[in-house]
Amino acid sequence: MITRFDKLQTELPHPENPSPNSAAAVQELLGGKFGEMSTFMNYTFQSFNFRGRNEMRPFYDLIANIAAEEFGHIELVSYAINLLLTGTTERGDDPAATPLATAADARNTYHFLASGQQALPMDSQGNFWTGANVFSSGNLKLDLLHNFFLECGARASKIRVYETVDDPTARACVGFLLVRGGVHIVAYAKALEKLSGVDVGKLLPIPDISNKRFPEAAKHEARGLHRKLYQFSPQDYPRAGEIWNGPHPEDGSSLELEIGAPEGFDPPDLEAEPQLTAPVGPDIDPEMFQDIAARLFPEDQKRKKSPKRKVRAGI
Ligand code: MN3
Repeated sequence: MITRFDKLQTELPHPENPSPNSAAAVQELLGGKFGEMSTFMNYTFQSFNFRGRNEMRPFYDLIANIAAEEFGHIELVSYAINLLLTGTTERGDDPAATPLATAADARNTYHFLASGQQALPMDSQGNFWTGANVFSSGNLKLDLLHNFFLECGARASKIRVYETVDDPTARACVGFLLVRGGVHIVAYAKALEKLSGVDVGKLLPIPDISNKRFPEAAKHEARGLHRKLYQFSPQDYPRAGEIWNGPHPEDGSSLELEIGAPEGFDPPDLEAEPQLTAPVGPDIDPEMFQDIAARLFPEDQKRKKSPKRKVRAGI
């Protein structure tokens, strides 16, 4: 079972320059082959499918905890995309004013034509995410090797998006994810080392550039976020700490398992976009709703007139 908090794992500023094309680039980190939907669903299925759990419990606990964290990464990237799309069209409810003109030149027209200026489960080219991105072989060493490769590929995508988009919203998101993805790379390297004795950490970093070169990542590393693995439960999945321990392979700092989810930050409120008929608040005409209800449910209206009518909960 999963419990949910109405928080984001890091704080996202409102954009300086909302841009549909920046939002399209960030989509790669959501629904790309190496995006957060892929990491989330890979570890989720691997944890559901895990056989021999009692003998291999620390590995099961590690994968399960990381899967839970990835849910929050999907949420975070979605908010970054939504913020970058907010206000990118002409606000108003006059369709004759061509309020969606921006969409004609946007790289991803689905953001406007198939949704309400929203994040979608697709990559930067508009290809929908697919379950074919999930690898769950049943062989633990192979799955861990895959996860290590997946996280390194994800890191390459993050760096490229960072190099493409300079908006502070996108960079705050990418900087944070570089640090947390870095934790998952080290976690899978440690797990492989535990299984095989091979010092996989010697390969790092992949790609060959330190997180410390990215200011939005370096600030999180300065407060030790690259050393922490979260146990996303007050009591379950504790044996991940049997893998997540010892020195960090890049800077030698000591790794620690933190019990419970991170505190998080309030998610930003997304303003209404009336040109897309987004909800615009409690300005409701009760007579209009009664009129619509009378036409949709004439039988109900007849019963309403009867004094013997029993009270019904809702329509
Ligand atoms: Mn992630």
